[in-house]
Amino acid sequence: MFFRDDAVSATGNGLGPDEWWKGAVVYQIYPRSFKDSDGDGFGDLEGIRSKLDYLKALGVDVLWLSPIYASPQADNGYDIADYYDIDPMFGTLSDFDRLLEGVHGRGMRLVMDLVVNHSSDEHPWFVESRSSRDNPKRDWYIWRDPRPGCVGGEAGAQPNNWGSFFSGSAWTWDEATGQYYLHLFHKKQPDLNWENPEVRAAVYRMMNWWLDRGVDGFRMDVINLISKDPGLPDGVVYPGRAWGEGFPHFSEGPHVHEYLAEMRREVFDGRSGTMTVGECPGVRRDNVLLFTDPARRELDMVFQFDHVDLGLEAGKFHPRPLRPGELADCLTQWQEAQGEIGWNSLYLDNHDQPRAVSRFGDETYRYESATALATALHMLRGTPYVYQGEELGMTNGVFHGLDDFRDVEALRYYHEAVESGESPEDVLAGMRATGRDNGRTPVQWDAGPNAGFTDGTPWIGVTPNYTEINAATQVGDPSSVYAYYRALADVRHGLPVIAAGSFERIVTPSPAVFAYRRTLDEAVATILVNLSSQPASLGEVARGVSGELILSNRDLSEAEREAPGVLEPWEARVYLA
Ligand code: ISL
Repeated sequence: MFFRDDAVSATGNGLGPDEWWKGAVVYQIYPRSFKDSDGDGFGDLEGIRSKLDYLKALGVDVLWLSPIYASPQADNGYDIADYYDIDPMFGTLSDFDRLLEGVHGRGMRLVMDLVVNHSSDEHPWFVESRSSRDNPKRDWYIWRDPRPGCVGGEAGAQPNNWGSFFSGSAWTWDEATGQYYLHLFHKKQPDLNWENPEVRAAVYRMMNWWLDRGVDGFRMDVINLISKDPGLPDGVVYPGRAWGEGFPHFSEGPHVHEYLAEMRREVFDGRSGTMTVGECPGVRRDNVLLFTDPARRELDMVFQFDHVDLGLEAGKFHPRPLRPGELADCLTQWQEAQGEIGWNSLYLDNHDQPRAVSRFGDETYRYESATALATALHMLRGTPYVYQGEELGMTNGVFHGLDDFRDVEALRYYHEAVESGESPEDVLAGMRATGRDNGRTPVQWDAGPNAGFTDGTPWIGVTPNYTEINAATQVGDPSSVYAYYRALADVRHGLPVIAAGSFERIVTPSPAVFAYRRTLDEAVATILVNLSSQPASLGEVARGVSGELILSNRDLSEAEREAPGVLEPWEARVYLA
């Protein structure tokens, strides 16, 4: 690595207090896989607290915790049974308060996951709702009669043909009350009825309770799905698919913007220092400013999915290799869509994705590709998100057979696909490539037993490469992926042009090169990254690069610091004029 830390100002990036999140680096923690303190094989809040100095030293500003609420864990906590309590596997509310104190004490902030498109079927609201048709909470969820002329519970009787994200129908028959309820995800995740003002008021009350307790904001799970087309019409059935595509009927539905504006008024008005990020799978680029235009006061930013869904046209578990330039083109389109008005969330890894270095990079160039991808992403306009272990260049997990997988989505898919005639080996190959468990293996802390994650038996297998890839060997090593992420955070904190400048793509002769310029007043930063394992030509572009090299993932001699005609495999450079 080459880093001119003296080029980065200690006086900050010039953003005002209301825009602090534009200059921040967010770190996502998936608590069950982060660090176990009590030997039960699951990570917990005390484990997180024991690593706060590590996180502070990495230079992150915000911790986002995937759900830690009381939950039967049908979808690892994205199925909440009590929004006001911590699941015992993670600790208690006092542990939470202590963690929050530790986070704030180090000058960091903490953001909670907010999962309110659905609750758990074990939430008292749903228990009441399903208890009888005239229960006052019946209308808190989405109940419907069988299709006219059909007998409930029989094939084809579902109120419409929507498929669940986790295979099978999106409807489950309730024998006791003779109706179906809607669940876009697992049947243990019934969808809340946002049309009901009591539901919305209950959600806002709960959000206010957490903010009053001291949390700094929310990452909102599938928030673009909360408003369904009231007619609940059938979706198109694509060839080879068992169920209809309900997506156009519940993504960005008729009232979603109204609800988010209401949430802003009821929860965030009168508070300062908060941040919100809405997870919006499938959100359309042309519409994104409806969510992120600050004048509309809905969300600070959203997670879009286009770049992580590249190559998945044939289905999530049937990926095709990406073409050179596809990732860069997609990221560019989103930079342009948000323009100077909206704001991007920048991420490659999270708990639902395979590891970026395995998917977009090249494990044989692990350091180079991890740092090249990170440079390409972190120098863009937007707020960068680092997912636990990404800062170490962690790779996909190793899953020998079905028993090694844990994820409800993959397991349900396996059974559906095998029953419909796909070969088990092909299905497993798809799960190894794109399954969500890849990102959920324990954080590799050291080369000791279980990678230092737990003294017990980890809930999911540790990736065997932990003996070489782990935090203990990387912290303190200036040539590590970790050190490079630390430098990227310094750049964002200390260079106004990176925090706030405009974006402009630079065209090069090689599609594998992602080159762009960030500009703010007189300052210009030029970012050059080769996103491939072959040398790539910059052509004439090299001659036009002005300023001095301030960061590179290579250790360059003085003579090598001029912009070169050709970038080495996965080479990344940042120039500042
Ligand atoms: O991972 C996905 C499919 O392969 C996505 O469709 C994912 O389900 C979608 O992005 C929504 O994700 C969020 O909500 C889900 C939960 O399982 C995910 O972990 C969460 O990130 C339901 O709450």
